[in-house]
Amino acid sequence: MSNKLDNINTLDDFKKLNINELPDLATDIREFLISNVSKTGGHLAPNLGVVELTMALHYVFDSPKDKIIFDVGHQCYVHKILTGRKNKFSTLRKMNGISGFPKTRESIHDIFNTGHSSTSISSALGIATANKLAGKNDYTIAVIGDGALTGGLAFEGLNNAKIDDTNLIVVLNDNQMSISPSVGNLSSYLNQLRSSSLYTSSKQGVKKFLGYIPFLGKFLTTIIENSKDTLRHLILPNSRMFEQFGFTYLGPINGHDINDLIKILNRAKKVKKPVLLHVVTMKGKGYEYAEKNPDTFHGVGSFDIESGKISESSPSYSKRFGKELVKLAKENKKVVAITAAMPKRYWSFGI
Ligand SMILES: Cc1ncc(C[n+]2csc(CCOP(=O)(O)OP(=O)(O)O)c2C)c(N)n1
Repeated sequence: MSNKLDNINTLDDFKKLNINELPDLATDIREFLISNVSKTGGHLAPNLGVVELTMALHYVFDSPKDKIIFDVGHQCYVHKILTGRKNKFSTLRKMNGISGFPKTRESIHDIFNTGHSSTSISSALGIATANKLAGKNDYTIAVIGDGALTGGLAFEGLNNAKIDDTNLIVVLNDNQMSISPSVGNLSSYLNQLRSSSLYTSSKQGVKKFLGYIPFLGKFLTTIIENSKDTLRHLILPNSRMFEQFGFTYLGPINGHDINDLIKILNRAKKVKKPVLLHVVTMKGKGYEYAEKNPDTFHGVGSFDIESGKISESSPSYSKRFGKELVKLAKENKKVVAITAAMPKRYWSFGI
């Protein structure tokens, strides 16, 4: 069986593909990720979740003229594969090898050195504003997870983004997971938005019904199309939060349907103000063990592909830190710990 990824060495190679070739390439990229990360270790589950999304972004936008910033940056592997670094993946996270995060020194397609979470919206806003001042129409895209969106700095970006004529697109990669499952008010809010598939299906249902009515049906369908925002607010009043921050909210959309992603990104391009595109993905998509245990396979050492068994490694910093903290907490009831979205990493040792 031919492997489409074999022929993709540069972004140009990728962009020459026909849209109907993309789903097969997505399958090949997943196989490549699983095979490589099983040997080198790395952030597997986050990358498996953004295969179609990253492909769609590079298909629709023109990097590095348009700038794609990955929040935290641990989900940049597909971006690295598509931007000429496929053949370096055996060196991932090794001395003198490619980094597991975007690095400006590594590629002109890596825009911002990340690692610290929640910085993408502010940095993208800075670039988009500079573009606007320079009279450029280039796009700036921040890809941020629902986990990273809970970090305070993300709200600094949202707080300042109310600028018209700015080609800023925030893609919210909502997989309902941080490292551990997402918690808190924002998570509940996104839950409500996600359940708006009810909105999509009811709108489609109404359109289908109207389609059966001669003449008048077509007219009414057009009205519904044009009033989609009004309809959305009637059915989903909560989708207003991002809009009150000055964004046009698009979504929620299935982040594994590459055709729909391409369509909606092209639509986002036409909006003359900041856009928040809500994309729903599955962390670990395509590798059964990572789908079942996205937390364990968030960042993982080498593992056996068939059994999903992870190799024994020396205890990580998080593991040592967690153990010590649990010990202290057992001795002193006044010890209270707060974690940035990763309780299992720290607390699963000894309690
Ligand atoms: C300031 C800071 N706090 C905590 C972390 C640890 N951390 C790494 S990834 C991540 C969140 C991951 O969740 P999400 O953004 O939803 O991405 P996903 O992995 O689910 O795709 C966190 C909190 C960090 N990198 N930086």
